[in-house]
Amino acid sequence: MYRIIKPIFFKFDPENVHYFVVKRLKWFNDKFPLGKTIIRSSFDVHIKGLEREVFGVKFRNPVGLAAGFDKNGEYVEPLSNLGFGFIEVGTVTPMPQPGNDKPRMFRLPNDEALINRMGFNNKGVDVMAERLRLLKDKHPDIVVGGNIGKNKTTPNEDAVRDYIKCFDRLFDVVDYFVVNVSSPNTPGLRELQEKEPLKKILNTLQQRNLKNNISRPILLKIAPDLTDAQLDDIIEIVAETKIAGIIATNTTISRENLAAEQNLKAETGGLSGKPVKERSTEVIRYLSEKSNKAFPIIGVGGIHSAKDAREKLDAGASLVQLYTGFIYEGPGLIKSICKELV
Ligand code: FMN
Repeated sequence: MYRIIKPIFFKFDPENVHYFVVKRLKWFNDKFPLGKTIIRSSFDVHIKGLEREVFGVKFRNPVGLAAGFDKNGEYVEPLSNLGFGFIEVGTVTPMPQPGNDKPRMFRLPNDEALINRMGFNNKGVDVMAERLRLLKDKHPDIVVGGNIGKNKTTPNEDAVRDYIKCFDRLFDVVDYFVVNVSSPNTPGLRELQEKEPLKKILNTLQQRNLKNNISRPILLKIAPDLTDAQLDDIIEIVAETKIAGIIATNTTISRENLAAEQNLKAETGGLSGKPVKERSTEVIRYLSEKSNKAFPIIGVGGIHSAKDAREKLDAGASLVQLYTGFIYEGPGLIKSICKELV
């Protein structure tokens, strides 16, 4: 079915199609008689033996939706009904911001890839917190990750304040946090991946974690473009700050080995999908082997098939996430990965 619809979707602007589809999915799920039942019976995964507990959180299956798809936490329930074992919302910032000028998302069909320079377009953390509170009242069992970032206008010296604001506001309504310092689309953000600023952010959030009776696992999402020396620093930082794990990886700024035309390749932004698969798996393997499996890793980047997911898990990931593969292969991909994993 998706094979028939996809060529029609691919005729239109990717960002417009995205909102067209998720809005209809939500309407069908919430308003159409038996809509929820139809979605669940067509896509949801009812396979035993896929449950796992990672960093203290119970997941019904290990296939999650990566950050950036549901920036404001508006579509969590319908997306969960498609079979995802967990949904990561955001990146959210303290204040709402429009993101970069459009067009800012591009398809590279010959490479089964996307380039995006969205720039953390979102409605702000207050709106997200309220949405997730309503969701969690109704569906406490849906595992939600809160991916947090800083506003474009916040200088890096004050970035820690933005992360604290998002952390405090979302604390009661998410199951885990992701500190995003790896998006290429907020100027200067990736400089926060350096040792000192990163330790400051993570230590500050961990201290707040300890103040509460219950704590939330905090993960760090890293870029695939880090050098081995920088990955060694990351391993040290995880040990020092005692955060719960790593998400590897975000999009890449590399444009190596692409089949796309020159004008598409030249678009600035983060590249995702098949071209990032090998490097992302390499990063997972490096972190896992070098640290002696000291912390859990969520593997993301170029998963377009059950085999790709298996490779990430074999390299050392405990869970996987999809974004671009979901666009190219459709929602059936979730179940096909789960079937293979069992
Ligand atoms: N990652 C984030 O941490 N925060 C974001 O806001 C975010 N926005 C994204 C928007 C788009 C359009 C895409 C394609 C990716 C975005 N990502 C974001 C990165 C994805 O979560 C994922 O790490 C990356 O795309 C690699 O996985 P994939 O090859 O399965 O897409």
